[in-house]
Amino acid sequence: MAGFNNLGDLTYTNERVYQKGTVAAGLVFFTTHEPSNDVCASGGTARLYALDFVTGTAPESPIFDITGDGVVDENDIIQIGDEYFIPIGIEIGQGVPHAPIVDIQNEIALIPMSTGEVKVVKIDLPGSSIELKGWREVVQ
Ligand SMILES: [Ca+2]
Repeated sequence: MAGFNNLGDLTYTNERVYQKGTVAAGLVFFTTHEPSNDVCASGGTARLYALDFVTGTAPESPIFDITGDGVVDENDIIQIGDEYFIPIGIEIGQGVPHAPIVDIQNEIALIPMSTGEVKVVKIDLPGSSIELKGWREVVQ
């Protein structure tokens, strides 16, 4: 992963959303594509975002492994000046991304790319997204 998008640098004026989002654990995950400024170049930059499904704001805890250490924790919160921000997105590589598939059990997002590659992004979903509320026995 090449880097991340942070709240202090939302200046991707050519960034576009081509696909529907995916809702999981109270978040909407969606992908964007920013074409290269060089008209002769292919690829462009793909990003994966996660926002609160109800408010459209940043998640309350880190979702993405910004540091690239394989763990999503407080070190994945970014500091700009004296303020701390939960990153809302992460760069996932070159190419046009399809809609993300969110695997809530393994806490990964799978993003098929126009290149044929499938990007796998470690995510940390807030709270327990699956909770057993009860069951009913079926006797035959
Ligand atoms: Ca990390």
